[in-house]
Amino acid sequence: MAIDYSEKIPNNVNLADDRRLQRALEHWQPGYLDWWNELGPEGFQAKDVYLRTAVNVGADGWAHFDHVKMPDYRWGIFLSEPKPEQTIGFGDEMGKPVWQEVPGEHRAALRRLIVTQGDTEPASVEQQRLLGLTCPSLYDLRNLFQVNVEEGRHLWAMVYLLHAHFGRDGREEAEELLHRHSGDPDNPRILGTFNEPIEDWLSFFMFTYFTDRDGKYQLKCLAGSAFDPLARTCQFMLTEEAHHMFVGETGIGRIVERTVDVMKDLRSDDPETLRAAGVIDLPLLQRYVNFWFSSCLDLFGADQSSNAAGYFATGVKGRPDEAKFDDHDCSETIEVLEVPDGNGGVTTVEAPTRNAMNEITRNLYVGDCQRGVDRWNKTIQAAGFHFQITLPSARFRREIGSWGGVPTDLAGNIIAAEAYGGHLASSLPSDEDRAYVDSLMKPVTEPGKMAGWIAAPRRGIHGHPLDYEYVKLH
Ligand code: BYC
Repeated sequence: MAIDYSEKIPNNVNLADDRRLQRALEHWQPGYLDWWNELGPEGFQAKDVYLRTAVNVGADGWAHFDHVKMPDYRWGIFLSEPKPEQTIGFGDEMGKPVWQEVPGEHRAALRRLIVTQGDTEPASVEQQRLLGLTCPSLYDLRNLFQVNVEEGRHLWAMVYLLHAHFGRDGREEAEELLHRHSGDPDNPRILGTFNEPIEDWLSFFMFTYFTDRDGKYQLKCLAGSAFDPLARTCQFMLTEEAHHMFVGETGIGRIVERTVDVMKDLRSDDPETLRAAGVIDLPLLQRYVNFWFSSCLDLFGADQSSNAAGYFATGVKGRPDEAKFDDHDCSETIEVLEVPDGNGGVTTVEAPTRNAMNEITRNLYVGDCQRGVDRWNKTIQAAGFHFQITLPSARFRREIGSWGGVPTDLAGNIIAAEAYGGHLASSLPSDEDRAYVDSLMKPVTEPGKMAGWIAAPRRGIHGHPLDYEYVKLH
């Protein structure tokens, strides 16, 4: 399944054999480029950036690295290799052949999922468009742009599915994906988190750690879909997605490392002292964790969801790494969920497992989030400090599901409505925190140099040294 780069739209789906589809996508392409130039990264479109481009979908050597101007990036359509005689892996249709076309009865559900997935990709590019202007290093600037161009490619991936399999509705949805905008009061992006502004690099690293990880889990759920083109599209997207979470985890890790170095030097954990020294104090970092983690938990949907039950029953959307579960039917089992009892207490309810799929996926996500937190805490401990970064309870600050709108503290205890405002104010980034972080956001663009609030990464990109010119600014 080599990728044809002589085509206007690089692809491994034999686009040249389907002239109608090819024309439709070529018709969409200029609108995409207009969108990229208008709402993509601000200020660097004419610069050469050291980017990786997908050139193969196999496990080895799938990417090519070179300097390229972002508008010239070869955004293409790549599906992972088909598996012969692939069958549906879960739900009522388990064991039957996967679908190469969309069955009429599942059209609405699949369209909705693909549009929701597609909507997040350009949203994130829009959210991050000004960050390049305040990069902490050329290494980070390049990573930001790598993430951005790949989110652009993920939009292409969903647009291909819409054009290839959903006829006129699909073409209309593809247009809409360029017309909704992050934070637009009249025409916002579909999911809440994707309308939150990302104006500083601490937020960017939080987003790539927590929000891209939702992407990983949702893509894993769709990577087992009975609709084979969707499954194979998502399988390949996951290959690219791993780097985005690497950027988040190492970004926060490097901030922690720099802060504890300064804490050691100054023998102090006093936020004021640390701020005077120009680093990000750990309680502030914790408040950013509280904000982004709680926001991202809502992206998994309600804990009891008939939508999710329907997706599982029909084979449209499964659980992450579905093959690792023992029971792929789940029609005979229940999950016990903790929910508010409506009188300030907590009770349990039994939900059919199929209805609790969102909660199952969310719990796996929480476990995965914890792993990076443990690594950051090791850095703090190794430096001799007792501070521990913690994930708030999954009940905290929720807007969707049983805990939506229920006032709780960070530990998940229900608290009085009157106390909630104060608790939120002390748990989330304050205006002062944001202003401080903002004051640190000064661009550092000399090769090899780092801003004072973040440690250097362990190594450069693709074997290059840290002082390599990852973005050529001159
Ligand atoms: N905000 O039955 P429920 C990524 C709505 S990130 C607003 O629980 P369901 C990326 C819901 O639509 C991954 N509304 O919903 C990361 C429903 O509305 P209706 C993106 C919400 O369908 C970084 C109602 O509430 N991919 O790739 O089970 C950078 C009841 O909810 C929200 C996907 O999300 C919300 N947070 O679950 C770049 C995968 N949550 O029908 C990219 C595709 C729920 O009553 N999407 N609602 O009008 C899905 O699988 C599902 O749509 C959801 C929701 C998991 C999001």
